[in-house]
Order: sequence, then structure tokens, then C-alpha cells
Amino acid sequence: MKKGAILGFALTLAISSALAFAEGASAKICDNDPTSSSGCTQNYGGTWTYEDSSKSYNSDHRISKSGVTGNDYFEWRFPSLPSGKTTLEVYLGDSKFTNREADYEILCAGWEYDEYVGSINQYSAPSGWNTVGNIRLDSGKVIVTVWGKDKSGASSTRTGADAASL
Ligand SMILES: [Ca+2]
Repeated sequence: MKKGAILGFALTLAISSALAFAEGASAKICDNDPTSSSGCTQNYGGTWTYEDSSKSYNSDHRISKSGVTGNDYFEWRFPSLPSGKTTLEVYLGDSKFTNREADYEILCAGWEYDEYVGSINQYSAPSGWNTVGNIRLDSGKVIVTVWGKDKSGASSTRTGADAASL
């Protein structure tokens, strides 16, 4: 084997292990209606209808009623996660999700209040994983909340709750 080929091979190895690390770096996914073996649970207030959808993560999601004006919310309850900076991503695939400004918050064990992470226009979001924002977690259980209300003021929109990743 020539020197250049060996270097190329070593570089390929280095790059693929770096990518594998980036993807696997403590990312934990909780879906709506999770199995007990996933370690995740869910909770919600208000009406969040369960639906099958081929476009959604694990082929299902929950969706709010139209034009929520109250404090309807959906929670993904994560098992204990390590402390440190992480990125909240949510899966949005179904075109029935139309909330133009859906707010997402996080509560870590021991925190007194939820912390705002970011908002997403679920109507214009590309299909797949969307980044909500970055946040620094304390170790322990984590609750991610999406609010059903459309903060943009748009009327008769609906909020989707599919999978969330930290
Ligand atoms: Ca799902």
C-alpha cells in the first residue's frame, strides 16, 4: 500500500469515527405515546388527539385541537440525562401541523421554572428533524413542553407533538 493510500484510509477512519461520535453523543429520543421500555413517558393538558401518519416519526403523533386559546400543552418526559449543553430537536412531518409559532420549554429536575428554548413555525418547517435551540441541562430527569397556543396570533392552527430529541 502506498503512503498516500494509508493516510487516506486513516483519515477516513478518523472522520467516520468523529461522525459516529457526533451522532451518538448522548442523543436521546422520546416519541409521543412511548413504550415503557424506552424510559420515556408523556403527559398533556387539554385535547391532544392520537393519530397514525406515515409522515410522522414511528408512524404516529399527537395533535392539538384547532385554535387553542388556553394553556394546552404536551410533555415529553425524558429519563435521567447527563448535564451539559445539548440541542433540542423535534420531528415535524405531518402537514396537519400548522402552528406558526409553537413555543418549546424545558424543565430539569431541581429547577423551579421551565426555561424557554425556542419556537418553531410548524407550518413552514421542513419535514424531519428541526432544531428548536440549545440549552444547558443539569443532570437528572428532563421534561420538554410544547404549548398548543399559536404565539404568532394566527387563528385556527393546530400544534403537532411527535418525537423530541435531546
Ligand atoms: Ca411519533
